[in-house]
Amino acid sequence: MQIFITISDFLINRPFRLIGRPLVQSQARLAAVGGALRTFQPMRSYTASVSAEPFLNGTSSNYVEEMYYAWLENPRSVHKSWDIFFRNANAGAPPGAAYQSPPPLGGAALGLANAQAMVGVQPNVEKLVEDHLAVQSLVRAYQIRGHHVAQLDPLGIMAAIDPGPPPSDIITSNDKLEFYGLDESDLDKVFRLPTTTFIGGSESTLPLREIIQRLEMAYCQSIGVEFMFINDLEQCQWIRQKFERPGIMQFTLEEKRTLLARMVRSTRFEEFLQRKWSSEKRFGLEGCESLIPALKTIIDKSSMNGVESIIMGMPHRGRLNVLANVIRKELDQIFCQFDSKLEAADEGSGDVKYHLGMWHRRINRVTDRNITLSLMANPSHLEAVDPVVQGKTKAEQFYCGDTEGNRVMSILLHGDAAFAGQGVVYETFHLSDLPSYTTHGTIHVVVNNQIGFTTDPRVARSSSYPTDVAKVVNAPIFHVNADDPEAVMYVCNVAAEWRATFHKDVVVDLVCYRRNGHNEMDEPMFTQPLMYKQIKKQKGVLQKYAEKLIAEGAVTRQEYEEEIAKYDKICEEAHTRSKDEKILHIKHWLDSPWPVCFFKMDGQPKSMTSPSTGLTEEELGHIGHIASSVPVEDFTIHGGLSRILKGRAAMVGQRVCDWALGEYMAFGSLLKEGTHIRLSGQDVERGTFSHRHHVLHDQNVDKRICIPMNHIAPNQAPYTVCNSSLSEYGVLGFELGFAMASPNALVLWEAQFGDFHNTAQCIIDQFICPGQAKWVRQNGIVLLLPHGMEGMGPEHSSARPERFLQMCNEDPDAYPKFSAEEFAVRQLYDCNWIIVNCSTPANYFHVLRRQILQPFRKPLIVFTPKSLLRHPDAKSNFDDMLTGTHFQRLIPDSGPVCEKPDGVKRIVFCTGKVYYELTRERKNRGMDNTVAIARIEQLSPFPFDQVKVETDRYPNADLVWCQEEHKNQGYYDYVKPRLRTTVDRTRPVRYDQPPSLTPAHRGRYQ
Ligand SMILES: Cc1ncc(C[n+]2csc(CCOP(=O)(O)OP(=O)(O)O)c2C)c(N)n1
Ligand SMILES: [Mg+2]
Repeated sequence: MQIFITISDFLINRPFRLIGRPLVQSQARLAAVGGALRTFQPMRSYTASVSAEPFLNGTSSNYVEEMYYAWLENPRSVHKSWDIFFRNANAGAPPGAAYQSPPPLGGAALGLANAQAMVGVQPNVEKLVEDHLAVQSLVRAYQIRGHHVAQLDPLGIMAAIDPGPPPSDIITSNDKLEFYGLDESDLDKVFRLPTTTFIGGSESTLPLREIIQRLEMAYCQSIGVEFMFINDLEQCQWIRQKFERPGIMQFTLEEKRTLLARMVRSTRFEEFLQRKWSSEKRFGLEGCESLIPALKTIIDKSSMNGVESIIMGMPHRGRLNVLANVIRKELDQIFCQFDSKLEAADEGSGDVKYHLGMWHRRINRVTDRNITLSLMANPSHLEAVDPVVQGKTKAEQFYCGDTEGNRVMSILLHGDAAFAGQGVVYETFHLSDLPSYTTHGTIHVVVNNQIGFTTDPRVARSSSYPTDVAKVVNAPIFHVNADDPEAVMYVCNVAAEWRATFHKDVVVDLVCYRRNGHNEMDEPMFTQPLMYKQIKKQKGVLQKYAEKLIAEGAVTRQEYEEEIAKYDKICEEAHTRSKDEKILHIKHWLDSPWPVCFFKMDGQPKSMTSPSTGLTEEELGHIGHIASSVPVEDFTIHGGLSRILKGRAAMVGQRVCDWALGEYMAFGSLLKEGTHIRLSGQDVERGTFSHRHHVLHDQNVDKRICIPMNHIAPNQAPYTVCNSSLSEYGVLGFELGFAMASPNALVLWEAQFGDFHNTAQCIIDQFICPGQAKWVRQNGIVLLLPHGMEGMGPEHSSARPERFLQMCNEDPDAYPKFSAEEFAVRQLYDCNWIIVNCSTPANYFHVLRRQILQPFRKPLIVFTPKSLLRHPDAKSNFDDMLTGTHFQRLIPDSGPVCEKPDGVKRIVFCTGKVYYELTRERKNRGMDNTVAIARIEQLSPFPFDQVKVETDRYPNADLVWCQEEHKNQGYYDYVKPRLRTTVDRTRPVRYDQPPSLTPAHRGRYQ
């Protein structure tokens, strides 16, 4: 048996038993550095106590360890005294005997000057070790806390970004040397550099004075690097060498001139808007003009690394500038947005100019490669767009087979206050490394103007920086003074390289200021008087940078002025052109255009018919077979699951489906027809109610799974089913973004219980409900929301149908004027979303298939059942799913009432599972001939035409609505006016449940 010990064990003399043969030096090094655990095979028996060799204590062991490795590689690289010590120790010298006083200095082993500098004439090894340790700690202190003293704030009011005194272990003045037990006399001593720093460049030793100076250069100038929390050595080393190597911040003349030209565009764009529309809100970028070169640098570098498509999300600040100077939206199109008299050409309510999206493919001038840039439209709700951008990015990666994120990537921009305050930022970060949600690294750029509207950071967040949230995923954070454009460019280059190398998130924190108020109309002196006094004195960054370049001869003043005049002229000409625009086209602001083959050339649907959603007997049988089998060899499933699959097989034999099988039929057939399906949400793979089982787990082999749905047909589309993180806001936003990328995918998000959807309310209210009206963009996302009062308490009962219904755009008082043939499809086309509560598996099957087979896309909200999943009556016959059948918006009563409709006293309208309770009760009371029950399966758009057929069929019946929810909840308020409209208000509609504060419940809470 071999015992593996760490080098520290060896050096701090913990007794151990030696077995095995010594490694050659390079092997030992490899074993130590490359392995996950720094272990090596012991080389000698050594049981000395610390007291025998007191310099080998716990604190010095790291340092000695480093020295030991260096010695292994090259015995001459360490001081002679250490060389002798390691030789003796390796040769088996007893405790206390390995150490010998170093030989007299001046020999060939070391240069005299160096040697004297290191140990003095009378060397004191203990002091030597301590000093070297001190230097190592010093290096580490700069790496960990150098950012706290970096010159990050252009205003010099640093307290706003990072309150608190500078750390005491950073050498801001010589008196701090004392902290390390060093003094000024040590400044010229030469120290060996630890392998965890790159400040030496090609040197392995440096005088202390130089070490401090280089650390100051690396960590305490315009860039503050936060990375030492990252738990991966290779990544830390990568960052260290990016920021520590001497001479890193060198730019060519051409790079400097390009940077200046970009600064000119960024600055003069805002100035132009200010001149022309001085009283318009535009949320200008003034104070953070270097955002534009920052983004362009990231894009250039990423394009160089092979990225072809970049999806961006950003808030209000600087958005128009980004559209103009990064995405390159035509300037006249931007300027005409300021003309309040222009009428919108497209249907919908539109949105303010600083929310609109954009999509543009162009040649990247630096790399000469094609690149597609899109900026997603977003609501005012800060950060809400973050997960949506990620979902869209994931979808684009998925559809182009970019499994590593080499071709498609995302950039997210943030404000400092929102980044720190909004929880969805955290939820989005937590998706970043999950297999079904990762986009393989996002570059985050924070416009950190040290204020949020009128609120100072000290009262807006508890963390030092607004970016601390990124630490949860080990993303490095590069703080940079935005008034130093070259430093900005440098960190952006590093950020893009980081993403290309490690495929992980990274944050660039542009520390800047906001020259104006929150918007151009706001007075900031009311609330931040001192800050704004300072801002008024502040020279613009363009002017500062231009003066620097002129002074160093990189450009002449004349060239600079010509650059300005050239861009001003471009703006003026575009402004003149914009006056010719007669009409606003919201369609020009689409962020995710769909393939033209989905629409006609004019953007209209190809047809206005919904084909049959049924399947052949053979297809049903085949999918049913897959659903009830394990389509791979030697795969052991759980015994309980075997029973479930047997049950499914029996149902298929009897030509019936339960809920899960109905869903299987819909998914399986769409996949076979080439539609990608993605089902995501908490525990969706098995299903919260253990009914679905789309992923089978081998009971004997860890992580071995089987997804039968991917075994339907050879050329089928892929099925993605993924348990999500425990997030609603983030995950629903993500799926919405995924659904945006293509019309040919069925993307479903399932809430664990419908009740929990409200933590994603913003995505529902701001994107799903009004998305098409605001941004002329269709989306076919499906929400599955388990709903029903089944004794599980007030938070496991209601998906709050009343809220979804209240947000429908349909007029309850107007009977739609569509022809009978087109009624259903026209209604669907006009609505903002579709809401259904199916009572049968067949109808659920049809509505899922209709979602793809209809010629346009609308969000679909499905209130899904819990008790019906296993209800013996809630089964559908294959006959209801065969070719020619379709979704039934209303299921009329087909019982005895049909024979004598005149004798029917009451017609009860209902929806969902309550139907089964009603029929049972009707039977118990012997009312099968006098009470008709009609199920409204599609609540929105309301099936006025079919309801009318029912009310006409039973002319003598009174109208009753029945639901299990209390009167102020559920469907009543929505259905009642529509029923009244249908009967032209000739008959009243009754419902007798009282209102209630919480969702109603039955039985005991569990
Ligand atoms: C979710 C949300 N809450 C509140 C607001 C109102 N609001 C708009 S901008 C703003 C301040 C944002 O500050 P910051 O994120 O630092 O961006 P800045 O305006 O400074 O660029 C607030 C509170 C909002 N738009 N969204
Ligand atoms: Mg801010």
